[in-house]
Amino acid sequence: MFKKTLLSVLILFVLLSTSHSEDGYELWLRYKKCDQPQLLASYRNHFSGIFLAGNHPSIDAAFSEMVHGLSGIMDKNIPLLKSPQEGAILIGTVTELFPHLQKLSPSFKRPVVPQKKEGYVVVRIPYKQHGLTIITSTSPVGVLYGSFHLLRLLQSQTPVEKLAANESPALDLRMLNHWDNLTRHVERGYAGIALWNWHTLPDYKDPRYTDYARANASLGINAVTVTNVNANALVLTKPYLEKLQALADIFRPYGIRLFLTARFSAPIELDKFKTADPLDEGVKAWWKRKTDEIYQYIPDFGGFLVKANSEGQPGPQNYKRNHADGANMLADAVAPHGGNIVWRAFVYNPESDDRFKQAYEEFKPLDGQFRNNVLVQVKNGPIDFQPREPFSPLFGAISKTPLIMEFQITQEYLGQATHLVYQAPMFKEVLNAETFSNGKPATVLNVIEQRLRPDALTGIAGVANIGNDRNWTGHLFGQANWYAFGRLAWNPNLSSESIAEEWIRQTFNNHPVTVQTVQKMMMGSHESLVRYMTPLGLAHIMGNGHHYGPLPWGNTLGRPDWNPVYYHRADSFGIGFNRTATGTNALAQYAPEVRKQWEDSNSCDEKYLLWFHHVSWQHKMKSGKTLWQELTDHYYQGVNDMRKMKVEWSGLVKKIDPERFNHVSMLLGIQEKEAVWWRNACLLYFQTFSKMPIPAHYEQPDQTLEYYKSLRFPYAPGN
Ligand code: GCV
Repeated sequence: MFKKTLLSVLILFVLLSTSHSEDGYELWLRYKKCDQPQLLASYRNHFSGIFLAGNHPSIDAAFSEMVHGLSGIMDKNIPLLKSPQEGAILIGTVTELFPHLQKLSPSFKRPVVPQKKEGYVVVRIPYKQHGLTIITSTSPVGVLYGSFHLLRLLQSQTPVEKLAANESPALDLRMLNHWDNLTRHVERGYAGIALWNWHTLPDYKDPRYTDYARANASLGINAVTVTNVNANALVLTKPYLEKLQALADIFRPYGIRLFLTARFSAPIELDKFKTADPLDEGVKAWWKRKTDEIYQYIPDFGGFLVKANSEGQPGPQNYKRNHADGANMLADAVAPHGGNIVWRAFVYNPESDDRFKQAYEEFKPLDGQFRNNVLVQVKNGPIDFQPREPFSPLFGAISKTPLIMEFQITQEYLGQATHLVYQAPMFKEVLNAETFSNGKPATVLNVIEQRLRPDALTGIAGVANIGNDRNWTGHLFGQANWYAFGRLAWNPNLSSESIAEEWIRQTFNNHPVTVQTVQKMMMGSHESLVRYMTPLGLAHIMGNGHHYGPLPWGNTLGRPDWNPVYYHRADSFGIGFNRTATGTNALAQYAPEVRKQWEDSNSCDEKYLLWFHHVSWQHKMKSGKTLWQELTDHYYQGVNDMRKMKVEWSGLVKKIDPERFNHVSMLLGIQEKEAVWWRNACLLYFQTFSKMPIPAHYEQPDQTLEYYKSLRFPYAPGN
């Protein structure tokens, strides 16, 4: 009896200890055994071991990833070879690898590698029966990236003869911004608390930090800020620098450089200065000393990311100086070390007549006044990461300062971590938008890709959606947004479809039904969310503070531009914000060609209609319907889309492991309920102005407007 119990306890223990395998922790790096017998046999034939040329922490990281990946995919041990032989995978920088190739055969040519340091090639070359696989680059980190590329191809069941790559990143800085506080609370974070355990760092190096770095490196993400832009000066003090040093040391082999968020008033808070005036000599000297100190801990420190004079953060304007004065002072401090300043353009103050215009008004006059090592980071749209925004006019207006794109991966305004929303189509919509910068055709992507000076960087940043939840992102599909951001940062020309497909194959499986079904769900998901939250160019109508759920009636906050009613301007005539010449004229911030597309309410792309026009409820839409009908249809279609998505997912019950299948099913249930909530609350409220009916053939709201208005969520996450 005792033996039996012991046996069942043991079995349970084994089950429990292996039951983490499909909880999402492994992200897209699962390396499961190839389930196609012929392909598996071919992989086993062609890959007999790994030969390492050279010795570098990034090459070691590449090796351990290859061993982990290949042994999983091929379900066999992969030896480290003492010398290359047929079937070997050779990894190393081209300088170190080539002599070994020549030893095998003097007829082998030196592999041609991309010039860019992080670029790489993966090539198969004939040699005896099973050939050789070469992963090489000019740099060790390029070799690591190439190794991840090969593993991606294998996880996606690519035949051996198609294993090839020749890649270089489009942008230099591919950066994640974590909005993580030193308390471990993550601002706008919906996936647990911060990954960084400041209390146990630097001595306890959680293996998870390495897994985080692996995931980033697999995408080519090469820079991170680990603290919130609403910054705490303490992070610049010795105890925290020691903790940061530990993180930077873990990240370095993975090609990731650490940046820090800097609180502008740090000299006052840390060293009792009377001022933080950027033109004050003492202040300048303080930042130089502080910067020198940081570089002692982190020799490859990237620089500072700064939010200044925005939402209560201190900045140069506190001393009647401008953003350039502030950024340049910090730029001078990091310049001797090769560092950069990333200065955010997310600013707004209540004096302007339209929040839309404020970043442009403050930054356009400063174009040309920033030091060479300053990059200005601009949010994708003029307001604040709304479900859909037109591109920020700064992208077409700034021509002498390098601009970095800022996307928000964490879903502050996109249903937080309970809605399935694949963001790649949204990112690409912005990157592909035409700016007519300097009067010439140029997309937003062209603007950020342009290298303004030989030493200037280009870049893109994403506000991270990562926390310490076992699956990293709260919603399993949040992983797809981390993935898509990284892949687009590397190659913005990849299609949303192909990125989704890559992610699905690696995250779930290669079954065509899985790939097609999930890809379809993902591709439609952003547009569906726009329909049930903010169709036809509505924006910023969510709950106060936590930004959870609809609150289009919101009108109680101290500043007008914090209130939803400021944004939608619904009245008995109609709805929308007039930003044409008869309104705030924000449209004048765009190039004439762009303005022309949007300035006439009859020809304006309807997805931006209410961003730029206050139109009557009877306004005739392109479909021939009235605006009210069209608005109603969009809200209803958004809910229908969600219901379809649920049905599609339920069809995968046999294709996806139960743990992840159920996780997503339950979240889709929440998403459907919340889509109905958004639809009903918004339509009932807007109806108080339009006085028009919700067509009788639609299911009618089952709650009153008063009910929706009475809902409170004091502890909604991420606030
Ligand atoms: C970090 C929005 C968010 C804030 C965030 C801010 C920013 O306003 O709600 O939480 O603060 O953007 O980007 O700085």
